[in-house]
Amino acid sequence: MQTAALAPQLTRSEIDGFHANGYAGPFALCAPEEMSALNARMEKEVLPFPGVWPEHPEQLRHQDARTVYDVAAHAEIVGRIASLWGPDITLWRTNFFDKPPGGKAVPWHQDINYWRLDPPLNLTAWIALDAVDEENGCVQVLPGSHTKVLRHIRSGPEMHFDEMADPAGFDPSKAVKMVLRPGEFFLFNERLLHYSDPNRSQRHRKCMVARYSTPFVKIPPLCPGHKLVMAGGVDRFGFNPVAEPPQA
Ligand SMILES: O=C(O)CCC(=O)C(=O)O
Repeated sequence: MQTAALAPQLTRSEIDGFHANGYAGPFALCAPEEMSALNARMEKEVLPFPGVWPEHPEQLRHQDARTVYDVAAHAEIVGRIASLWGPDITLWRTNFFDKPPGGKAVPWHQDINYWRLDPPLNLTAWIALDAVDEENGCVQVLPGSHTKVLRHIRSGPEMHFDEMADPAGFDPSKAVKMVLRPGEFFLFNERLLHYSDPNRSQRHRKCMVARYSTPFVKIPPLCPGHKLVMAGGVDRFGFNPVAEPPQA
């Protein structure tokens, strides 16, 4: 793996674009064949077994599975985050979303509606494990929507989440569809409005999402064994429990 000093950075115009739009990318983390091989490995060696949150084996696996940590702490991601925030980066959550054929839509929402980070500062890397396109329900983002805090209301049973952004508060007509090859990812912040259609294909639409913050942000634990792992740099604050990366 590359060291942080050699890690890819965002260019000046990508940084400006991130601040104006609330997201950056897509970028390539690795070649499609390499991601397909990593995906097969995680399906066989990680996901069938419980991690630190036994009710949710698809969550927080960066704490116990080196393959998951290595993808989330990859220099292609961490280098770009460091060019926005500097080197000290916490990895506080990972999650696998498998949207099978017929899988539901995810409603328009801002992630920070569901979390209690203090202060509210998060970057998510949405990493494609499968080829992701309009047919199997790629994520759509609404550029610039991160500048407003939107009211969230209850959503219907046809949706994957039970709260959604109030449709009266935004116009989704300028949404951008994030069509990705396996191994590509994009970054977005805690207030960017995003959505995904139902999976109308016969293919799975699998991704891994990794959530990052910085050590001065306090993060309430999701379960008794939940700890953060540094994705880069050092924790100078001690506000959160921090674990070492899992053994290789
Ligand atoms: O994968 C999706 O369709 C939605 C993902 C999402 O909402 C998120 O990562 O915050």
